[in-house]
Amino acid sequence: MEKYSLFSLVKHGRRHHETWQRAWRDPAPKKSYDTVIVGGGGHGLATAYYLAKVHGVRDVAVIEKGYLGGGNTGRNTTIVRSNYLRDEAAHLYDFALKMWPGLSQDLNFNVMFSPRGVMNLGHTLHDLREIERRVNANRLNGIDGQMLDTAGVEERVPLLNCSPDARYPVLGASWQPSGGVARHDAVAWGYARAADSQGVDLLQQTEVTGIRVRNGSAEGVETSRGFIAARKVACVAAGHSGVLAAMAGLRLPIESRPLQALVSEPLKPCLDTVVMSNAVHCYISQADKGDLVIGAGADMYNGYGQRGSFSTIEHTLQAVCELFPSFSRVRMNRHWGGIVDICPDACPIIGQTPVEGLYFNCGWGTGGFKATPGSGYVFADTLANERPHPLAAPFALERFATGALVDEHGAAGVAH
Ligand code: FAD
Ligand code: PYC
Repeated sequence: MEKYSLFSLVKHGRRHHETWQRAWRDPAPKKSYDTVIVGGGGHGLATAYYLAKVHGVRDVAVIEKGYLGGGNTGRNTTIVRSNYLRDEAAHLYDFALKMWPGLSQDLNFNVMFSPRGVMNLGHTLHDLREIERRVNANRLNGIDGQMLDTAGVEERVPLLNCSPDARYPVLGASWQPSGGVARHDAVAWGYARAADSQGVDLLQQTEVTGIRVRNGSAEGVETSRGFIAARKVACVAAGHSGVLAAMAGLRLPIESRPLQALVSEPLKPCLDTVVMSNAVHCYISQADKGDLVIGAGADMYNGYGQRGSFSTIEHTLQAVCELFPSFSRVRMNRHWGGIVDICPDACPIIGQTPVEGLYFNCGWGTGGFKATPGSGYVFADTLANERPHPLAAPFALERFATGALVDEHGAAGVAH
């Protein structure tokens, strides 16, 4: 039997690492592309992948100022569900949800989608009426919503404090069994590798500093590596969407706010579903490696710092302790913030702008991770065919002029 000393382990490990294949190329930017996508988060990468794979548009660059998935994609709490109230939103999010089970196969990359169910707790009669209305609307749309009473909640989540003496007693919940969680980094990496293998150029550490517009048409983008011409410019920059729009002389109805999350030290398996509470306000699940993954409400001020205020996470941790008294001794390992792009109706903006050839896909706010595959798919279709995909049509920018808003504040799941 071969003996391994520490020295040989390190040597073999190093050699193995040196022979690893790069997951994607690191190309020099070309002078021009058919389409440039600004933003290398999940939505931008998914858009590039479906443009190439479904529509054969391969002359595409994804331009990312940092590293792929380093924005909200790699900072979110990974909750996936489709239990939205309005038909327009429910159809879009459910289209996305139905893509998750096949995504690892499609990308040949394990995105660790785990449909472990999502529970939204009700603590007052008003909560319950609102939840019941949403469950009924979901069922009319073919979405697997169910109502649970307190006993049903307690049976599924034994650690939850379901005592009638709790400050906000659990009176019931909605339950979507097909919802769950996925591995956020893997989603970015999977789409990146798959897009690269279709010929898409992924340009990291490349910041878009301007959008060149002439006679009302976009001609390309100024970047930290020079001008890149493009027939179409597609901005998928989440919290920086307003900044990019301003480069083209546009103003979007978007506020950029910090949203924070935390992970605890690893625990033995103790929570096998996702629990969300709007009233007490926290959302929590357990990652496969044992950490509790906990999310807060959006901070109350606008900002571009990827961090938030301590009072917000303090409030969230109070809520966790109130709902799960046994977690009160768990130590938190890390916390961070992302910059979310919130629209007045808590719904995205997908489609063309008044500048010819300039498109935006943004405004997903606190809830866009779950939509990543569907968002990329419908936006690629919109770009390739130069008309809105039917599922994207209700989310055009014009709705803020016509007043046809799709109010999803109730289903957004996060206070803001
Ligand atoms: P991002 O991943 O943010 O990608 C945008 C990219 O654009 C960034 O990488 C950025 O660097 C780049 N960029 C910006 N400006 C420029 C420029 N000038 N030039 C080049 N590149 C630029 N959603 C859910 O569905 N479920 C959840 O549980 C959930 N939890 C969340 C928890 C937190 C703490 C946060 C912050 C968000 C959460 N979300 C959740 C929301 C979700 O993360 C986002 O809606 C989604 O990830 C947005 O993806 P994206 O690809 O559009 O944006
Ligand atoms: O949209 O489900 C969601 C969500 C949970 C946490 C943040 N967003």
